[in-house]
Amino acid sequence: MKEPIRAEALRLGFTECRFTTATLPAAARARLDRFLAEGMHGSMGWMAERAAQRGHPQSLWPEAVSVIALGLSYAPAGDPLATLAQPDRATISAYAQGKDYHDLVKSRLKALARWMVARWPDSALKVFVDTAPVMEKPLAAQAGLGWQGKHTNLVSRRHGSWLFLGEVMTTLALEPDPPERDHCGSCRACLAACPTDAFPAPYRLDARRCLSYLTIEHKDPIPEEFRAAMGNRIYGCDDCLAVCPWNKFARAHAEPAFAPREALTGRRLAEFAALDDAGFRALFSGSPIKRIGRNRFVRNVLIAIGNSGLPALRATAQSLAEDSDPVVAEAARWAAQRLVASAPPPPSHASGAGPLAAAPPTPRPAGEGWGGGAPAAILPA
Ligand code: B12
Ligand code: SF4
Ligand code: SF4
Repeated sequence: MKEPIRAEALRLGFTECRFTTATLPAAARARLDRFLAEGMHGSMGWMAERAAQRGHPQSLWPEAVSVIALGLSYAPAGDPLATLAQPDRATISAYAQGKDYHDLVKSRLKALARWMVARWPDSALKVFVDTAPVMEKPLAAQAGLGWQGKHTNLVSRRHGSWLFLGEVMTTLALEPDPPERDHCGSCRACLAACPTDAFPAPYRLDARRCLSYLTIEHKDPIPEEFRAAMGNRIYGCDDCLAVCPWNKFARAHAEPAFAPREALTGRRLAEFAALDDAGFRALFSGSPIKRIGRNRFVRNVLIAIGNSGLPALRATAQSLAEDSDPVVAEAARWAAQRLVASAPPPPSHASGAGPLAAAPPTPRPAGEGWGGGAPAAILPA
């Protein structure tokens, strides 16, 4: 039964397809409980609300017997951290540069489900990607798609850090595949690369410190302590993923839907900051970025402008200082003030810097980027 399903999944365009039971070990549930009890989910209240289902697939769907774990590669062709060294540009996470993966993965999951129902009409099934209360990484690890690395995401020996995950749960009894063992060894590259020190320990992430959470999920002003570390990351963050040495085996994806949109990669921060609601919706139609809305997006762009060290962008920041959204307006004032502080010193015959010149932003040597560590040269275990 498994081989025809796997063959169909690959034919539909999935990169990996493996099988496991619709159960999770008590350890995975206990770790989820600890993560929630320590408040590491921040404002993602939806994680706690359905924690019982998240930690136990059969509480979500009691009839589920097996899980078909699917992976779809989005391995980028170039270095996803390259734009970190270009302060007038934006760095957008690799996963968000093309079309929304939720739509593509879901349509393929549904196609696989339709194919299975036609073949086994007495079975029932449900499909999931990302948003359902399902712990996708431990399920994928259990199915042997890879292992949960120290950065907590699933790492594959063949596709590195770059797999999107999705599942078909079914009432069919399918022989489980063996799990993959942990191949992190003594490597700590991802932990060292994190610009905000978001890992309290290997395999544990404090989402409240993670730039992916702060730029995408967090609605309020970005806490001051993380603003400088954001650099020009305006949507998501790839630093811990990108430095993983296992990426060297990943072949760039050939998925047209994930091709970076030129409209995004070529834009300057100033152009993004000028977007109004209608312009934002038009530009990000079909993109995962659309979900955060214009205000949160422009808030992020303004933090990047404040970090740019480019006095020429000060007028852009100032033009939003009275924005009708208070979070945007606050970020604009912060950025404008920071750029005053970073203006070049006056010529030596002038009387000296004004009071705002007292605290320049952290200087960034050309080409260094914001906190992205160099990929580790040696391969872990
Ligand atoms: C909430 C969430 C987030 C949150 C929290 C992330 C997190 N690590 O929990 C935020 C907003 C920060 C986030 C960020 C990102 N996310 Co996200 N996110 C999710 C979501 C919805 C739930 C994850 C979850 O359950 N977290 C709760 C924690 C407790 O679970 P966990 O991470 O599995 O924790 C395990 C470890 O801590 C481990 N553990 C603890 N101690 C120890 C000790 C040992 C020895 C071991 C082995 C394990 C271990 O046990 C826990 C349980 O298994 C999933 C989709 C889903 N429904 O699963 C996507 C998902 C995890 N995200 C995804 C992606 C792509 C990202 C980003 C890369 C996006 C980006 N570029 O900005 C970043 C990566 C940041 C990172 N380093 O994790 C993908 C990951 C794909 C993959 N290959 O793993 C998923 C699976 C979505 C998808 N369908 O593809 N995400
Ligand atoms: S995504 Fe970025 S901020 Fe979040 S844990 Fe990884 S490196 Fe740190
Ligand atoms: S960077 Fe190193 S420690 Fe982190 S997930 Fe990859 S192999 Fe594991």
